[in-house]
Amino acid sequence: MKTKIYHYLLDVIEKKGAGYFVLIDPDQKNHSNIEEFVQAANESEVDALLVGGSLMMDAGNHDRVAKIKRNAKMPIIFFPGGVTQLNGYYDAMFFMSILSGRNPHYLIGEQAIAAPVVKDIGIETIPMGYLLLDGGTTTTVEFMSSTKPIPMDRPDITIAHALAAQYLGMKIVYLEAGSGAKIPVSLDTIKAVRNQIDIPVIVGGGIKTPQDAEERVKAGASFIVTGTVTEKSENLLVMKDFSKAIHRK
Ligand code: 1GP
Repeated sequence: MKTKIYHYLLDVIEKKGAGYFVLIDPDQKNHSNIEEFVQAANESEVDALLVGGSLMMDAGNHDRVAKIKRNAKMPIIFFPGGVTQLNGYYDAMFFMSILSGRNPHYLIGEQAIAAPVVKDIGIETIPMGYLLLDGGTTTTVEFMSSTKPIPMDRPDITIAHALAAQYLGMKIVYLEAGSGAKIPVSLDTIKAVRNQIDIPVIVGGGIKTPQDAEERVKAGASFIVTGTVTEKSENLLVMKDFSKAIHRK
């Protein structure tokens, strides 16, 4: 099994304290400035680009991923909304299961459909337990996956699922408030999970400012993800401010 990108991620934590991921939804809404966007990420010490989304609104996904790959200096990690988004341009993929939910299709169904294609492509897989938390709004992932998010004020439930992810052999846990969440994952939740598990913790959804990011790193996040704020910002170099706030070593 390939583990190059996984070890690169561990190295980022070791050297920088925490890492910064920028999410690109390779959808029509990002079509016009995708090269400029990737260029700005190159100049901003972004550690990896996560590419994917719960819903694609046109058929241009694969061409855009190819374009991202041609321009990016950092690894491109597939963050799957579904098997149809899979292609050979990625450096690795999060082989993820929505463990917070009770929808068998997103616990194991989609993964079984994907597995033979993953093997054929030969892409590195990073097993990830994905926990959706309630960020104060119905997110696309909640709707599309037909799963119920964990209430944000129930760190006990989140801990139980994060521990289960670790014991199932997942290499990383994603605490997700959902893209465009009103409220990002709380500091208390991050601290509680960090105290209980040994594997790295990714935190994303609703992070709007470098200060939000910095507080979450201090609480124990190993990686911070921004999507909406970097996608919508007039000034793409806002990524530099996030990088500075996240890379604390
Ligand atoms: C979504 O966590 C990511 O999967 C990013 O969320 O778009 O709210 O930054 P935002």
